[in-house]
Amino acid sequence: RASGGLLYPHESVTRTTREIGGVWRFRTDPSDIGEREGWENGLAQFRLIPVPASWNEIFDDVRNYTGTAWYETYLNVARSLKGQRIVLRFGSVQYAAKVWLNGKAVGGHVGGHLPFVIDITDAVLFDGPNRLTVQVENKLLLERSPAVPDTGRFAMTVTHYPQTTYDFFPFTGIHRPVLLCTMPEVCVDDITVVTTLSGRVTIDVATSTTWTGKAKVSAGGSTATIAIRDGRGSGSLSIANPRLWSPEDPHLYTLSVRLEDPALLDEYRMKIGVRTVAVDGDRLLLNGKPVFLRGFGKHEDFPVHGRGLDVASIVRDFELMKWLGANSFRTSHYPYSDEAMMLADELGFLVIDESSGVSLVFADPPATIEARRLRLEDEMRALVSRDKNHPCVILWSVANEPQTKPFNTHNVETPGAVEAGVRFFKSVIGLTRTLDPTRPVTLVGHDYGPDEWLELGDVICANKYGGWYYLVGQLDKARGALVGAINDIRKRMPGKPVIITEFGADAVAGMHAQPAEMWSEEYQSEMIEMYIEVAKTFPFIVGTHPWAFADFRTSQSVTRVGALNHKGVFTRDRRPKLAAHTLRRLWKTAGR
Ligand code: BDP
Repeated sequence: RASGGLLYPHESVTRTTREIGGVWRFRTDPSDIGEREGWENGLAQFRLIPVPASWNEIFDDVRNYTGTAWYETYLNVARSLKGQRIVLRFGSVQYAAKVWLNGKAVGGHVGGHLPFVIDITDAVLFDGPNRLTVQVENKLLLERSPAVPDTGRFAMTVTHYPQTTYDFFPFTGIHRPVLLCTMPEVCVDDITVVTTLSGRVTIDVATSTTWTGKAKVSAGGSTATIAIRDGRGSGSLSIANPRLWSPEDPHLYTLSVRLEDPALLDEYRMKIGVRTVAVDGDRLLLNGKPVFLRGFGKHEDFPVHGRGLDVASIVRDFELMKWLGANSFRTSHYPYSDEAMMLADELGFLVIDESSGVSLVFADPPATIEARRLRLEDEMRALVSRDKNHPCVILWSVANEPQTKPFNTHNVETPGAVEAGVRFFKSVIGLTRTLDPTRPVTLVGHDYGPDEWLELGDVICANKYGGWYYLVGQLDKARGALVGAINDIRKRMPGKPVIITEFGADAVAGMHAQPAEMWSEEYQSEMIEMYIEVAKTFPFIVGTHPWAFADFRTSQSVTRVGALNHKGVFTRDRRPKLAAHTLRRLWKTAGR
């Protein structure tokens, strides 16, 4: 059976989906003895843990623990489902998972933030409870993405704990729903939809087996038949006078794909939007018209849940972004949940869809860099496969702030690193363009070393921290530096649109200063307003995303008060700071 597709397992007349999260058993395994001792045959000792959630904010003794731990639960599968294909779909396990059913190894996965599917058809018992065991580990290793070396070659800023190369907490656990799904043996495995402004919808279908037959497709009152040969087929239908998807009118159509033999074998239904996205010279076009991105870099980070899915928080965040007049966000610094992406479609947010390639450095041995490239390319394959049909996704981001200069953050020379980095991203971006020729691709940089770095992406995304990490406390000078930096990018790489993907200042909610000084709400608000006003004067800037939407958990360090990054315009519990009101004034009135 093929299961290359990562289609969300929506229910239909031929499919069932049941969430099996809740309260599971949990045991840490710091010395990695579990497999030797056969813990997959039942956890002798355990405590109870919620699924989904990060363990770090639930139990005090594992606050900073990212090593191995085991999860266990019991589930029944109704006898009426015998003969169906039965799979488990994990929305995200951070970082590596091994899975057993009734003590039998059924699969595993490496890489957080994206779903994986495990076929358990042949391991399921229909006459009693099934024991499901999941081993999880998030060891912070060099060849992973994000990579986490602690070698002195790269550190986020100063000493921090836990040691990471990035500025967010390395939350660990089963982070998104675990779904028990059933579907017919011959079923739709993957669908790729491409739309045009005239309402033409091209549909590629792949089936789970090398099946030959007919697929009936329908959307927006139009139908067509697609011939499937050896498990693959393509066709199209036309929606008359389509209502185009946009932030102002995020209209969605339901696409239905039915495999018929001639009796119905399988039906898969999903929502699609009719829209186009393109880069034309230095403009970003949605439905053929220039669009400006107002929004944020964010995090999946909520009190108590950690990085565990909390749908209420997602809806609340989107509500607050609407309140501000935002129309966009970036999934910094890793792919967000299926649930967030589906809601972004429904509510009309323009999403920069980012991989987990954050803070990648290129001073490592070639074999390590190569392993990391293969990992990131696998991730891009999975990300594009999962998100290609979301109208909300308008731009792929393959990385955030890689090393682009021939020295590291400790100012130590790293010969060959620039060339290695450019080679790395030529490959990753090239692959992404092949995987999805319908969307532009970018990588987000805080500086751009040699010009080859600016050539890589279709859109230039730049993070700027003048007034915070340099020119500290001097917004007037930071304004000059910003204008200079924008002019420099323009001079070196004319003709590409630019998005300022990060800028901001930490502000501890409730701290005030007159005149505005660092850490006060006034300073943060004035800085954000200054950046937005400067950006407005450059027509080729097509978006401004203040960093960040809300305060978020980080490692402990002398720069992160309360183990939080305080650059949120909302607090971690989503209360507005002064900057939120400023943004609302700017975005609601000027639209930029
Ligand atoms: C940027 C990073 C972001 C950090 C931010 C900061 O892209 O992840 O949180 O700096 O330091 O460089 O606040």
